Amino acid sequence: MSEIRFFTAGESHGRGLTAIVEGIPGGLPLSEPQIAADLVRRQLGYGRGKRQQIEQDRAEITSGVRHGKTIGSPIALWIENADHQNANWSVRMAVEEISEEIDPVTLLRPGHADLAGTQKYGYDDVRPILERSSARETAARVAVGAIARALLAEIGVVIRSRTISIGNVVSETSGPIDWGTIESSSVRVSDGNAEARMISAIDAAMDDLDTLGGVFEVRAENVPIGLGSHVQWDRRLDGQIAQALMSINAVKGVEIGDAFINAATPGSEVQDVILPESQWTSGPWERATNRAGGLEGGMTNGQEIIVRAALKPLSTIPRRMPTADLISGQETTSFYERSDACVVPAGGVIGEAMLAIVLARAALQKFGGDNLEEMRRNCRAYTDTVGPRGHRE
Ligand code: EPS
Repeated sequence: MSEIRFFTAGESHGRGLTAIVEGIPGGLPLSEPQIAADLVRRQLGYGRGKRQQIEQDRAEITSGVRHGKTIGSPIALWIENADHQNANWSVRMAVEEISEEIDPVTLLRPGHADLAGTQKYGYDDVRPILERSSARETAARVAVGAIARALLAEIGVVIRSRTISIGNVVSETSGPIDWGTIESSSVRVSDGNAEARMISAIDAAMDDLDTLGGVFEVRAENVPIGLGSHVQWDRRLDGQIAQALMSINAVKGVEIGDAFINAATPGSEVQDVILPESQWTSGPWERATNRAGGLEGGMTNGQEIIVRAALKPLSTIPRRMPTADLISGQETTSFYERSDACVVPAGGVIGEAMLAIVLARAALQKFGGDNLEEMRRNCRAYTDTVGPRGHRE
């Protein structure tokens, strides 16, 4: 059975990031510019720090693609960290032993991996922990996500994201979604009023040496009915999606559909009524609403997938915060090198990548196929069977 798996490697100020993706069928058109387009989107967003002016992320494909198409073998990607050449990082993050003394980081940052990581791995220096726990790693995930997105596009699935809120500023979300405006907005909203207020809120946080979190939403359109399964806990697709979104640095909450509103509403008002065939406008099995966010019983139900994630305000706070020293245990103030003030817009792009990876894996589990044509054929054959069971010949 084909199974999509991937790994990433790389430290924030090391030489670069590596990703290996296995299980992508052969015959899928894939190019470096295609992947670069998503990498650029991840680097955008109002509130990003100086690091994004240094990096111009581009993934080099070093294996698994021949003459513009995947060949079914593992795809290896390499993204260089331009910053590695600056500020002595090539010495501070050198692979080989070095003779000079480097000051260890010992001022623990609350909210980060610093404390638990140094205890768990046995270090007197936070550096080896913070370098890998950094959200720099998400560049590699977005590169992998671009491949998953390309595969899903072959069966018609489209994945997009938008910002719902930044700090306490909430965007207007009713009515049809203007994706074009969202793509050109520096905070990924179509509501101009909310955009201006979000930018002001980020400016105010920066002036105040503070950071802001928020909520982003990811949607997948045209997803076949029946991806995932109800039969075993770890095959439930809602659980897999929640895990994938929650694994994004600083994400602390995930919601599918209107989960939190639904929790406070009677069942009779929450159900997505299944419409009779006479009322279908575009295909089999339409609903009156989509409060479930496209997932029921751990499976896609043919409706749009809607998932939201809450990002905590970044824990690397420019203002010195009270903390304790790793070595002495004595009171001190936290360590600050440089960071972003707000990453909610980038979070949406990373969320797209994680949703794409989970859906591509589930699609391949359902349809199989070692080459693209086989997968597409199996998908078409299955899709033809979906509809009122009594209509089958
Ligand atoms: C990060 C801290 C910042 C971010 C980084 C994530 O890096 P630096 O310390 O070099 O300024 O910019 O994110 C990226 C480099 C990126 O490409 O997203 C952290 O501590 O998580």
